[in-house]
Amino acid sequence: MNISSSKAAFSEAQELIPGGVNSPVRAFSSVGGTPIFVEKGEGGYLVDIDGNRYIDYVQSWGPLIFGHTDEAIENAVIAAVKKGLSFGAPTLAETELAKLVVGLIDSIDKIRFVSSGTEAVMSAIRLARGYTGRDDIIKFEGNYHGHSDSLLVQAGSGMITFGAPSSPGVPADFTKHTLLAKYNDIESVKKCFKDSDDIACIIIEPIAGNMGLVPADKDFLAELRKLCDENGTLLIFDEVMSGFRATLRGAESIVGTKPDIITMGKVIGGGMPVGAFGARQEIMAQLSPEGPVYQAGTLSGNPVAMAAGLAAITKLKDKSILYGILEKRALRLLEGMKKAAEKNGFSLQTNVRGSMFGFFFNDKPVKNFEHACNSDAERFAAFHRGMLEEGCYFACSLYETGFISTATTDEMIEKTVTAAEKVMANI
Ligand code: KE4
Repeated sequence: MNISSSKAAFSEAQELIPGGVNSPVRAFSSVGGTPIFVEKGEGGYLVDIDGNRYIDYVQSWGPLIFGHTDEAIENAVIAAVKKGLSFGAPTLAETELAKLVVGLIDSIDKIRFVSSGTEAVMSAIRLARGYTGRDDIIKFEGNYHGHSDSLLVQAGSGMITFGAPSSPGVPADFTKHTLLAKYNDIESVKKCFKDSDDIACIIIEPIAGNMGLVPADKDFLAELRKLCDENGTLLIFDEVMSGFRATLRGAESIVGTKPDIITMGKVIGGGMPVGAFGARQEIMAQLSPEGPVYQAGTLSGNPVAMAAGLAAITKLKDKSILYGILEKRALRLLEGMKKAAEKNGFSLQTNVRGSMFGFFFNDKPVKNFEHACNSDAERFAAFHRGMLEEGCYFACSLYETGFISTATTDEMIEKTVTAAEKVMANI
């Protein structure tokens, strides 16, 4: 592929924007090579500024379940834009989208819209702390919940479960209330409850997409629910990525465990900046202006973003069969990639949940972050570069998740499998 314009664009961007990107993962740091600069999206394709076309398996990290330039979403946005971009006042669109989402997810009675997943999670944690009157929270190694300070933690020293900051600029004081546990390991969670009797909430990605795709075991989630009930702790499902990507009615509809609070994002905005968090009435009643827990946002519930989200969720609500169709395509893709890997003497661990898929160059199953870190990162990087050369745009980190959209046709899947057979023979 000739990507000379992207190379020049990346050099120029790096003069003005840290790392040349507005979100770190986009810089291709872990896979090498130059990030392609996108000119446009077209259905299931991305087109770069050199005119190269790629089958898009990133879809803006999840939002675009209908692919690029979906007509219904486009028309809804254009109609909304013509009435004004933002009012800072309530609009009917917010109530309509709230009605739609609350109607689809059993465990929530009310919802608050914000402008990103980070904001949704940050607000949900504050709500949990305000509702319980407690300060400590439990999160899991390998789960990512956006970049709010108390969630940028890594394992502390020794056996203590309290986290240490994972980024400079986060004071240790801001993470001293965050305990870390191991995904799919209930004993590590029980230890946290031994180390603190002040736990406001457990936050988990029930279908983790930020250590690669690693779904939580059903009985593990059931155990979490039990621990929360025994300790008066709230359970938060962070579904910013998995919401409306794995199923139509929330992870609870497939794992059988209900959370107390759900955070959402990505698909709920149809490609525009929307995050949200929801819970039953008695919890949401604590939120300002009804209750004392403060939370606010200039562009929260922005009418143009609401129009995009409304168009997307309206299209989804009558089509729960869609998830089975997209899952089949994901399984076909991974089966082809797995066969190609095995033909070349190495293993691929794969996971699929609805339109989400993940794969690890690893000969053992991946059930937590430690396992994911034992995957072959070099081989992943070589695979990513090779597939890009073949016109297939995969997530540029082994700790991310891939996505199938309604615009990802069977022909595209077959083309990708053929490309994988060629690339796997050379990595
Ligand atoms: P945003 O603030 O990026 O909208 O959402 C944060 C977030 C919260 N919770 C989960 C489960 C998430 O996956 C995310 C964001 N996901 C990443 C992809 N791994 C966004 C991509 C990026 O950081 O550029």
